[in-house]
Amino acid sequence: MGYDVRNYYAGTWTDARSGMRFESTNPANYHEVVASVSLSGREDVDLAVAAARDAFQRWALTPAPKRGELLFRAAAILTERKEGLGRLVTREMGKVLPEGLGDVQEAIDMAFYMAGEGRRLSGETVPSELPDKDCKSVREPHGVVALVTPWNFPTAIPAWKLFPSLICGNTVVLKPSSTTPACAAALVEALADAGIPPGVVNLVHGPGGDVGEYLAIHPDVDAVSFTGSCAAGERLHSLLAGLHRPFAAEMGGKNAILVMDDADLTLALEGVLWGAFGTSGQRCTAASRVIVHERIHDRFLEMLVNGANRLRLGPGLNPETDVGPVVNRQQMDRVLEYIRIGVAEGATLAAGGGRYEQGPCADGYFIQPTVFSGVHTAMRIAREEIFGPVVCVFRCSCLEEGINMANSVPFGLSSAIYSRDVNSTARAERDLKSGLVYINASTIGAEIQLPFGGWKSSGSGHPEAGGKGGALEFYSRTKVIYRDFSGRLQKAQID
Ligand code: UN1
Repeated sequence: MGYDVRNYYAGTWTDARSGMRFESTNPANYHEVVASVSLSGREDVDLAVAAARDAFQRWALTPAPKRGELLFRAAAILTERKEGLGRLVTREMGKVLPEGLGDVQEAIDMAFYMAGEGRRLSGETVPSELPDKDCKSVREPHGVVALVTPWNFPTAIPAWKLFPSLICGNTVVLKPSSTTPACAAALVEALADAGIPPGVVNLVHGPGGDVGEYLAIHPDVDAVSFTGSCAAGERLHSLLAGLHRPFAAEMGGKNAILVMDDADLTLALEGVLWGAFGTSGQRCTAASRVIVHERIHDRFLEMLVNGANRLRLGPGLNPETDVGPVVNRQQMDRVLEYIRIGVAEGATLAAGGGRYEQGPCADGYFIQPTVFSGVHTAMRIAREEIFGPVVCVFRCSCLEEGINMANSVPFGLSSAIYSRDVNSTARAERDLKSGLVYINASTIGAEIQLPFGGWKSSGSGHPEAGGKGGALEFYSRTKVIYRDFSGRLQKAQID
């Protein structure tokens, strides 16, 4: 028996109205049930949204530093529970334990950061063009915010959305991926234990296609934040058209690493292996393309193939494991299908290429770290997000060609360059068309104190996380206040 995971609204853990349940299982061993979960329907969403609406006014009027104190408490509780939560992330999602702990650490970082924002949340004060008049802007919450989150960062991504929403004074309904419901519930439990008032945070479990969509278009929801696949994001976008509510979407990536002929190849290799096969390639920032200068192409490819073949597949709780499973059968089938597509398109399978079922991997969804070489930019495997442990290697003849190849896909989340030449890295920094650019580091591992957001098809242009232009912009709206204390009619632009 796994965890008993229920919905949470109005401060109470509650079974779904239907009384029905579903299970989450361990991707490293699908016989192991991690949680039995309430299967919600529309009436559960109605109840959660109503609870959030009831709580809104009071929460919005609670001074932001006081809201921050509750978030500080939640951050401290998450810190105390980090080890257990990290293990839960590994069991339910599959990533190796150091990454499970990192997932939780990212949630903790976000909680502390946003808690501190409770004492900033600044607007502007500027001079008026008229005497005896002042002008300022303030931030106000939207109201009830719907948060729809994926399974690949099952505590970090809900935290990216929950903490800024809450510090801005919104109340929320979270609909986490039905693949990782226990992780989301543990995060909400930390908030509840920190003393967040009833109704401020609400949680419903169920499939995105039904429960998530119904929540997003619910008439009493004021803003929607989504992270997930492009297909789901685009569908939500079309459903929301005409509803005039702010919609933030973080979607796919097809991130490239450029390896120039003057790079430290050992360092570049580590970065490519980490970016391509960390989290089994299931990050939207994963390195799925490596564009290598022709002068070192063959040497680097050989290093990469050897490196990929050396990685040890296994359950994420096993300390020897380098690469865990992919999250479920559907993802496994999808990734294996892309590998077949790559072969059919004429790319060369240089490493991996299949499911792995040896020893402790027999009952899990394991895919060998896979390297394709001889990939051309027009191939599907070169353009579409695979979201698994598959990396495509390309050849370029110079920096400019490499940058053009990196920019040639519809996505623009993250990119990286390995080079020792300061001019090359400066050009790449300027010319790569993506929301994140890494110099002599892999495409993954963004920190929470700067915005995180994709360009082009990777996102709606509302970055997550901290810093100028980050999440606080989305989770609050600006009100401008002009106060005239002259006691007479003054006409801007005219007097
Ligand atoms: C994601 O890939 O969905 O930058 C999020 C990173 C992590 C977050 C990734 N901090 O790789």
